[in-house]
Amino acid sequence: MSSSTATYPARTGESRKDFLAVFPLIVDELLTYMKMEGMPQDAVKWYEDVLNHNTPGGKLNRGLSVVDTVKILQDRELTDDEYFKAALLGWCIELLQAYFLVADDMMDQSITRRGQPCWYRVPGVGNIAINDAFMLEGAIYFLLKKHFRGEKYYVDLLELFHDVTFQTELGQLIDLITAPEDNVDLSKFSLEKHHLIVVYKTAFYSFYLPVALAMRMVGVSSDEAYELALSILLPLGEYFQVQDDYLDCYAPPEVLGKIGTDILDNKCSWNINVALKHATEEQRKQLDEHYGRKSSSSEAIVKSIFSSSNIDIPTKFAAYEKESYERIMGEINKVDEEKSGMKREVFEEFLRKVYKRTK
Ligand code: DMA
Ligand code: MG
Ligand code: MG
Ligand code: MG
Repeated sequence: MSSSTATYPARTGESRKDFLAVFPLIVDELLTYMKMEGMPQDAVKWYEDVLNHNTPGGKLNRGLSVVDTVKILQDRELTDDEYFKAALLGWCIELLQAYFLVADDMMDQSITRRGQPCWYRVPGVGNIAINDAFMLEGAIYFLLKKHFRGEKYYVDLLELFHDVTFQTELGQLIDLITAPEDNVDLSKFSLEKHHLIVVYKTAFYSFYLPVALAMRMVGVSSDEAYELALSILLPLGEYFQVQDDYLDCYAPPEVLGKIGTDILDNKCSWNINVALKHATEEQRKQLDEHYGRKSSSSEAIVKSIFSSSNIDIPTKFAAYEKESYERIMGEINKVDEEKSGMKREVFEEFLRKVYKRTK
């Protein structure tokens, strides 16, 4: 079975634009299904709003990476059907991301996301956002079944989505229980704990998943190729989440599209772990007193300690960023393309997308 190509929008060659042009088709398929099931008009409209508010509007790095990886691995222009399938898989990751973010913003009590209110804060939504998150996830399996049911790699796609979803949820669990609201205990934090949290909550679904889906689509089957992908993409994902932690404190919200909450939320972020390593006794006392408190004056005190001359998170972050780039590039350069069947460009392209990002 293959999906009809009759109604594909013409490709322009502008990758972001072409990718975005596929999204309305996806919305249409989902809403058509709801109507066929006899769902009332207000429910159809609700789901349409859920999809449009939460799915496009981000950087689309994860989704675009599926398309880019398929192109690099095929080493030729994609047919309309191949492009559409790769883009669909890309949108399935963006739906997974939307599902995680709707829930994450409720759990983190965030205010804004992508320059608009978090979905649960939109008037009239509130806790209905919990079901909306589930329905964003449901869309993934509806689309996979509709478009990939007849492919021999269908079960591999299902397994990848299920595995990384569970891994992400494990990461979210340790992120949340390491940050209790009513019991700040900075001695529970460490960079080792941070490493575990970020690999699970971010790296698998944001970095391994797009590349692994593309590899399944083009027929890469050797276990070693997937191991190799993991060995580069998990460190890349860790670097990405350290950037997220850094930007939470240091990026202007109007650029980042979200207002940082990590200090207020008592998160085991990269910033606090580095600060704890370098803090004087007096600074440590202040951090114990003010970190994770729901007060903007406490937050301001923590921020000033982060930027104090002996801790200086911005300078340490710049050094970390440089070191990470060189280390990951070094790993990429070691890839033996002949032996592994993988292309260095897949990883270079992904690193390029995130290096020195400001949002
Ligand atoms: C995000 O961690 C992880 C997932 C699985 C959404 P986070 O809370 O730091 O993300 P953000 O800063 O975007 O809220
Ligand atoms: Mg969050
Ligand atoms: Mg979170
Ligand atoms: Mg964050």
